[in-house]
Amino acid sequence: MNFIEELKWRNMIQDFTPEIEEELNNGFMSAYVGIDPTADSLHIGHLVSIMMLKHFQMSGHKPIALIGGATGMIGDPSGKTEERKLLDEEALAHNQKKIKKQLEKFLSFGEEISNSAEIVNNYEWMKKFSFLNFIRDVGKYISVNYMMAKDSVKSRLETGISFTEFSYQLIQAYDFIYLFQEKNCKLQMGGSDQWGNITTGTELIRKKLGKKSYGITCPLIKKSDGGKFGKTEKGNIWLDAKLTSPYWKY
Ligand code: 383
Repeated sequence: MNFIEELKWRNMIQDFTPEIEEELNNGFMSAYVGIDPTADSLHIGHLVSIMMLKHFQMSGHKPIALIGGATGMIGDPSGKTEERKLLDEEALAHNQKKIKKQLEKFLSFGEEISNSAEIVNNYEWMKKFSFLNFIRDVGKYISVNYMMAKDSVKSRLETGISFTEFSYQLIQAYDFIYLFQEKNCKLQMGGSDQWGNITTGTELIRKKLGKKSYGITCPLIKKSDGGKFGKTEKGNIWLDAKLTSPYWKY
């Protein structure tokens, strides 16, 4: 199965960085999708990204699902018009456990397969990072001008954005360079709301390592009123059968 062809006929591609097709044709790759544990169930919006990982695995490649234990503590401003409330540690820990279980239902794990799925948590590498080291090792490569040009920030310049949410894209960019170096993961995927964060990552990898990395985004599933589905939005369709009945969903 050809991964890009498969996504194309399903209308699952919104944007992609140049030369990803060639890179995929060169052979085995790893790709990741990140999910912040801001609720205790995945929803219909996550499903498309998870399906990208699933098709990626069925094409012979290795999928990595990242649980954002660290980024979940910050809150992604992408697609959000207002500053988010910080979640407490107890809720985050509970959500991570539940989401991990749900993810395990979609992807194939096991030592017997060479492209077994993997779940990682960015809290593992972010917890050791000091603020000073972070702004020296990561912040120095990306200009504030570049960060401000992202939709997620630009759309908030009038209403305001905290330094906390402003920094979010740098943490996601660091995850990408970390997985690039540690797991040879050269591709990040996600919904179209993630394009800005993904390209901050490819930019960091280009500037810091002088290497090429790639991104693919899928269209977002929208509600009938055109609004985004999200955990904090009303009218959500959850993947947990206890929260949204499968019959209703069908
Ligand atoms: C965190 C760290 C990374 C890479 C990604 C992340 C999470 C990302 C995010 N994603 C959304 C979420 O967590 O906020 N910054 O709910 C959603 N995704 C996927 C998809 C989607 C996005 O998990 O468009 C819908 O499901 O990308 O909104 O290193």
